This record gives sequence, structure tokens and C-alpha cells, in this order.
Amino acid sequence: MTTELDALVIGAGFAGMYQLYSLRDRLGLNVKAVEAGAGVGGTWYWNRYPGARCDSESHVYWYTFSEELMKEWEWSERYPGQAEIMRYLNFAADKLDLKKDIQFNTRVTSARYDEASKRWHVSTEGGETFVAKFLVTAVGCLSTANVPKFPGLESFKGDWYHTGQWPHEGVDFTGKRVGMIGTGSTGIQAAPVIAAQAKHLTVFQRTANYSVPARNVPLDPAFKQYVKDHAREIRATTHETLNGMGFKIEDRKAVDTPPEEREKIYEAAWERGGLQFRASFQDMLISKEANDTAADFVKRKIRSIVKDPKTAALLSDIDHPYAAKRPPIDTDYFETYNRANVSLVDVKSKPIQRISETGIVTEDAEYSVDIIVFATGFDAMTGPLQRLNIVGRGGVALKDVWSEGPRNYLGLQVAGFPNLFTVTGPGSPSVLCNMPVAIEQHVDWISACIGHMRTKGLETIEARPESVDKWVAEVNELAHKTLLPMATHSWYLGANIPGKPRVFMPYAGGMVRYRETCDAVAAKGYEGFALA
Ligand code: NA7
Repeated sequence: MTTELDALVIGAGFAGMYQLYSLRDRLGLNVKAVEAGAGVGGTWYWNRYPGARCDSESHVYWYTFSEELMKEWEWSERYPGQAEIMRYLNFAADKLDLKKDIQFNTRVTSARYDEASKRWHVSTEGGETFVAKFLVTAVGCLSTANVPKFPGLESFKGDWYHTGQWPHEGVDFTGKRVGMIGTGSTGIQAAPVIAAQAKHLTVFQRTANYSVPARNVPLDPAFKQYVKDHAREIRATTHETLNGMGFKIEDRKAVDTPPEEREKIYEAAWERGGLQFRASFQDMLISKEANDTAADFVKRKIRSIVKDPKTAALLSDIDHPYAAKRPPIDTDYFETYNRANVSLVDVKSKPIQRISETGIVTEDAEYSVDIIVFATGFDAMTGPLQRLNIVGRGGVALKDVWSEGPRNYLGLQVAGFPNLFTVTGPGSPSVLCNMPVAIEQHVDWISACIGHMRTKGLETIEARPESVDKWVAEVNELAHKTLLPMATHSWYLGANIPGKPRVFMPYAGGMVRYRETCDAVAAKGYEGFALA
């Protein structure tokens, strides 16, 4: 079956839903979205692991393009849990009447640009074809699960799961010995919840990680009312802050603050909890000396919480600056190691070698487990795009154009791939920003661009190769003005996937500057793009 459209959107998470709404209801396009899952939700549809919760506070983790939506929805907790986010996205999808234009259970297998007709031909696993003038990918940054290729996994007699492909019916850990590999944001959220149920939890840690308490609480009625009354101001704040959050980064510098005062500031931030910890000082991510003060504070906290000195030493032996990798926030993560049924295994000094029929084998021991949980992250940012098998003008594949790392203009368009837009693509703030804010900015820009083309009777838009060269250089330069590339094993750099080129992928110049750049490009008639 072939369906002809003005535009096809791939994905029905936060990004795809808003893109569908914008193109359909604001521009009046004939548009559909296709989605691999059986429902809306994207990342939150797949990541149902125990403890899955957003690290952005609920009053900034939603759509803000509609005051009506903001006033009608009420979050129940400081940080929204996975189930509540799913309820929210279903509420939004129903309210905007989106589901009738989303084809679920539909996985895209390839997308090819046909030069003669100037149309994208998109094929699905079910054998369907969509032919569309515009193709917008809204596939998320963290949707391609990374299961390390440990030999022997197929022989494992127990059950194993990746956190990003969690069974909808849940997993019962009662009476089970569980081995969990990975201590990123996911493992840090999951460990306390699994430990509370399992007979024993063994955590396999390769890189020790910082974490700050989230201090999640139910929201009181006064705050809920405040959010309703200040919807507009909340949106404005998220547009003014570096990372699209609801809090501002303090002006003061850690290096200029006397140690005693600095300690009090960190202590207060630790008590308040959340990602705001990194906003304590403006120099935290640009000066190693400043960062060391934060790193030292968190390491001392870890050692004060964890009672067993050997475990405490392993957990606090952190080799990268604070927040150079995505900083997790947690509920009782370090406290979990004080439970009698939890143990930590260092797989940095003694790496995992294989999986046996009965468990996980490291260089010096075998750990028998009934269930393995892979909290091993994702082929981030480029992975979700590459698995679409996109082929542009002249039969050139995206995988070849990006063989040495992602190359695009504004994180939005790739040279040689006309009328293809990538929402929160590499080279845009995306994962360094509160995602819904980054998503709304991209969708608004893309929609305005398509609207402009229609008004002017233009057929195609394509990033110019020289704009791509400049943009790639700028993204790289901005990253290297920060400490972010110092976490040499982070997924920001693609370093978690063996063989993946090491290029710092997100735009580190902040959302405000990025928004201004995109607006200026549009105002100058889409400078740097070729329009025909
Ligand atoms: P992350 O942050 O990529 O964490 C994955 C974890 O898994 C991390 O601790 C890895 O250690 C570990 N890992 C990966 N491969 C292996 C192997 N082969 N052996 C041992 N350990 C391994 O993914 P998350 O799902 O936690 O978080 C992703 C994002 O989702 C998060 O940042 C938020 O933005 C939301 P490593 O550090 O590579 O040594």
C-alpha cells in the first residue's frame, strides 16, 4: 500500500506529537505520523523499568505551546514518574485529537529521496510505502538500546532485559538474584527499587558516577495552583535559561567563593536536591578548579552515606568532572548499598568477559543470577537516525555521510538530504536542554520554515555544504570551551558504543544562544540553506 502525503513524521513521543499537530492544525498539511510502539510516548513508552522517572521537574516537563493544556493538566509529584508522563502524553494526544493520524505498530525500515519527483519514499516493516514531500524525524535521542555484545548471552538460562525495552507487564523480582549492569541515570534510578524487591541485587559498575538526591515529593495544592496561575511566566523562564530549565544558573563563581561559604551553598543545594545542584556556580562546567570543588563535595557525601568503606571507595572513585557526563539524580541510590541484599562489583579493573548459563563472568569470578538487567544505555543521538536507513540525493546514505560523526546544519538538516528535518538531531542542544523546550523550539522552527516555503511556492530546502562545515566546527568549538569532553567515555561523545566515532554531539552553547541563531537564520531568509 502506498500513501501520499505532504509530510510524514516518524515517531509519536513529545516531538512527533507536537510536529504532527503543528503541521496538521496550524499549516493545514496532509500529514501522518508513524510510530513503532503501540501507543504514544516515545522514550517513555519504552523505558518502563522500575524507578523510571524524569529528572526535569514536572512543571517544566510538558508542552508549553498551549496555555489551555498547561491549565488543564495537573502533575502530582515534583518529578513526573514514567506512568504519569504516559498519562500526560495520552491526555495531550486525545485533547489535540492526534491519534487518528498516528499509525502505531509501524517501524520504518528505510527512507529514500527520489530526485525526479522530489519526494521521500519511506518503507515500513509491514511493507507499506509513504510518499511525502517533507520528512521529519522525531525519533528521540535515546531510543536505540545498547546491549553490549557479551559472548554467551544466548546461552543464559535466566531472563534478561534492557531497561529501554522493558516488558509492559513488568518484571517480578521477588525471591530472585538480580545482576544489573550499568550505573548511569537509569541504573541509579532502578537499583533502589529492584533491591527493595529482589532477594539479592549485584550491581556491576564500570565507571563510578556522581548523583545528587532528587528529593522527590508529592506537590502540594498551593504549588499546583501556582503553576496554573503562572503558566506564561513558567514558559518564559524556560526560554531564558541556558538549559531550558525552570531555574537560573547562579552568577557567582566557585573559585571566588570562600571555602566555608561554598560548602554551605553546596549543602543547601544537596538538601534542595535535583539538577539545580549544577546551577550553584556559573563556572562549574568551564573551570576544572571550580568543578573540583563540586566533585569533592559529592564524593565526600558518598563516603558519608555508604557504610562499607570498600564499597564507598569504589562508588566515589569517579574519574571525570561533575556533570561532564549526564549527571543523575536519585532516590536513595547510595543508601541502597547499605542494604544486606545489595553488593557492588567493580568491572573496570576486572571487566565482564562473558555471560554463562547461570550468570555473569568477570575476569576473576562468576556471579550466579536469575535475572540480568542491562542498564547499559543507548546508541545515543545518531543511533535512532541511522537505523532508519536514510538515503539522500545521488543514492548517498546517511551512514556514509556521517561515518566520521554527525554533520549537519543547526542540528536540523543534512546537506544532500532535501526536505528532511531532524527534531533534536545531533548538533542541537537536545539532551543538554530540558527536552520539551528543545523539542518545541525545533518543531516551531521547522513548521515556520515549511510555512514559509508554501507561502513562497518553494519546493525544496537543503543545508548548504559550507554551512554544515561551519556548524560542525562551531559545535565542536563550543563543546571544547566546557569541561564536557573531559568525560571521555560518555555517550555525548559516542564513546559508549565500540567503534562509534568520538565526536561531541550535542550543541553546548546553551538554548538561548541556539534559539537566537536559528531565529536569525530564518529572519535572513533561511541563510545557509539552498531553497528552490
Ligand atoms: P548511560 O548513561 O549510557 O549508562 C550506561 C551504563 O552502562 C554506564 O554505567 C556504562 O558504563 C555501563 N555500561 C555500558 N556498557 C557496558 C559494558 N560493556 N560493561 C559494563 N558496563 C557497561 O545510560 P542510561 O540509560 O543510564 O542513561 C541514558 C540517559 O537517559 C541519561 O543520561 C538521561 O539523559 C536519560 P560506562 O560509563 O560506559 O563505563
